[in-house]
Amino acid sequence: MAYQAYNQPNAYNRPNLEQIFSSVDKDRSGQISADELQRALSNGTWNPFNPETCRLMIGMFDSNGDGAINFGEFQALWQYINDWTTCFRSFDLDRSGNISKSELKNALTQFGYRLSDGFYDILLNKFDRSHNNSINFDDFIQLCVVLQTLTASFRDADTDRDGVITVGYEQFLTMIAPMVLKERSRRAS
Ligand SMILES: [Ca+2]
Ligand SMILES: [Ca+2]
Ligand SMILES: [Ca+2]
Repeated sequence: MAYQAYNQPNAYNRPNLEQIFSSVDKDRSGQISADELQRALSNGTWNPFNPETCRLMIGMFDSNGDGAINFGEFQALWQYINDWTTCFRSFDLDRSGNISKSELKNALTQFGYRLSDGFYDILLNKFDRSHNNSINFDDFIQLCVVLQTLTASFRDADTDRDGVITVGYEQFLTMIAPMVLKERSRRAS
């Protein structure tokens, strides 16, 4: 059982993860919903974790498409969140707990993006939900995932790699759909 496994010292942290999973699964349904994930995560402020970031992450790790995260899916999701935590801390050079414009420039440049100063202002304006001219952890994940997804769609369309694409209206909607469509209605379980 989980409790016994927890006492075994070298079991790849898996028992620990089971404990985390059950503490996040407040209603004991065996699945983690977007609400449960949101309540479990902290962005370093007293404000709730960005619900859009939760929705994006659940969409990424909900392999069986039932709209929630089971334990198997949770292992990958938890690793992903931990990786973002490490990444966020490494780019928060002044240890303020959030990412300033210059820290964001440094981060995205290291990720391989080449963006103008004006575009960083747009990003900051769009993703700074707390309106303190910097990006919190949850908003940082959202920003990076949105940028990554849109960049991937752009690259797919930019077949001749000249950095310019011509898109029709429906193709454009298809490209941005993953960013704007709400969580699929949950299938009856
Ligand atoms: Ca649950
Ligand atoms: Ca699932
Ligand atoms: Ca900072």
